[in-house]
Amino acid sequence: MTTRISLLLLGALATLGVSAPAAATATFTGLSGGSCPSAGAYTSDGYLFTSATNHFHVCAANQNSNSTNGTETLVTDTTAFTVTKVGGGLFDLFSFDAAEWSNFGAGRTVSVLGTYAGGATTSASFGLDGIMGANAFQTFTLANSFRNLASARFSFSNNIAQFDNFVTEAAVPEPAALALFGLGVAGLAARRRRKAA
Ligand SMILES: [Ca+2]
Ligand SMILES: [Ca+2]
Repeated sequence: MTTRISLLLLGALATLGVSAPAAATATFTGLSGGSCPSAGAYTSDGYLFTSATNHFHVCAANQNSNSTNGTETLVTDTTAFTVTKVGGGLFDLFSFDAAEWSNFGAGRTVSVLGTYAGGATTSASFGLDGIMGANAFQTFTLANSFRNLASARFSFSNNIAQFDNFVTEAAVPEPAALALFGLGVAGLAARRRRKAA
């Protein structure tokens, strides 16, 4: 009986999608179109990247003469851009890759401003290392405060930077809702045990 109840619980959780949150990475694959087109916005892997101006590019690896990670990357020569989920909704931001486009040296920073649904914000800054070429990209990891965001705004010192591999994960149900669900299943199990006795 206990085994059956456990299987029931696992099945119910799987149905709710609790056991396997949908992780996603925005890679900009397939967006270069054979050149570095300039646009105001790009959609990659369920996320919308919006430029403050019309100077936003996705470039193939062989078009990034200064820095490359061997794939298509987002190149921006505007001052900031914003990330939101396509169709709206909250999202988590775990990490992203960034690199210099031109050899402006070390000491440049990338700042990230996360905005929650209620309008409150969280922020972080990361330093670019000044290394160009095949090892140009660094992976920057965001703190737990960058979860359940409505949007994230990226800005940077100096005017050209490259980005790639924004790692996100869909928001999971609230712990309180899960606890209530667990209590319900436990109650069902207890009732079954009483019937069986
Ligand atoms: Ca890529
Ligand atoms: Ca670098």
